[in-house]
Amino acid sequence: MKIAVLGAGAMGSLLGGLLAEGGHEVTLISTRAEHVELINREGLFLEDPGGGRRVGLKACLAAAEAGPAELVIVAVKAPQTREAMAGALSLVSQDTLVLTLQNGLGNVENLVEAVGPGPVVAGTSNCGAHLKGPGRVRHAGGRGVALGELSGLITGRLLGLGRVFEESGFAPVSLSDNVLSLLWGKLLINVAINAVTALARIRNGQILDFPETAEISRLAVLEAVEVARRKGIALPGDPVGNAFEVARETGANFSSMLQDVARQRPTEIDFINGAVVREGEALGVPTPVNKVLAGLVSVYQRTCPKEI
Ligand code: KPL
Repeated sequence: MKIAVLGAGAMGSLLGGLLAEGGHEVTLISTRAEHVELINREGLFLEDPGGGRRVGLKACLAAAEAGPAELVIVAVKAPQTREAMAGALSLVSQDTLVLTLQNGLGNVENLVEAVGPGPVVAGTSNCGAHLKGPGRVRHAGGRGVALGELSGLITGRLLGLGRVFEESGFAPVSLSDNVLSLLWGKLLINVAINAVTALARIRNGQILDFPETAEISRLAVLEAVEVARRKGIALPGDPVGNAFEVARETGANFSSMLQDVARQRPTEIDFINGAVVREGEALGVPTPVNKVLAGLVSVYQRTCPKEI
């Protein structure tokens, strides 16, 4: 399958590399010239706890160079979705699927605005990834993907998309008939982990080592659960336990938000804890813990010293 990955940060590079290893014709679209140049010259260096290997795939700086794809995976950070997709319409033809595997709320709406609702499919992934430098990505654990149509139908194209991931070694691959539950389920994990790890400058697993961070995470998740409940969104049985389980599973990983603040890049805070605050305000549900986390990260992303 001809696949374009829009955004070749840690997650986009990892997804592209794994799908290329699965035999697909993958092009990464990135704004980082050095990353693009190295990948085209030497391949993507993909490392995991078992070692490292080079994966052959293409990369380019402009979507126009790639031509239309059968599948576009949107992997830019949430604040860039609207602009990135608007500049990449040449990737989309009549039969293209546009899949968001991004964190946070609002990505589907931004993609629908750019390409209409027809091509858009949403999903989540539990892959942990870390961009080690130009042309180098580390797979820090997790290989699961969950996918859903906005309509909630299990369509032929959704089944086909599931097979693409399955045959490339992703597991478990699940299909959902309730995309809002899927996205909110992942949101709760990011609410628990991302801002707390970015502010305390700790790895995901360390949240559980300190009673203070564990308690802040727990309270932030419970606020988001109440907002979801008021919106009528079904959630997993034990949201706090579930989020803590992911923190354990990705224990050695630096969350994407910690990676962002440490590189002085804008974070996804407005699409994660900030989104919970906005949704809570609209419904009259108090979200003080998320408000504090969102406010602190909003400032910290501009002031944090570089490097982790
Ligand atoms: O999605 C993630 C992120 O860092 O953005 C988790 C699941 C927390 C893994 O690090």
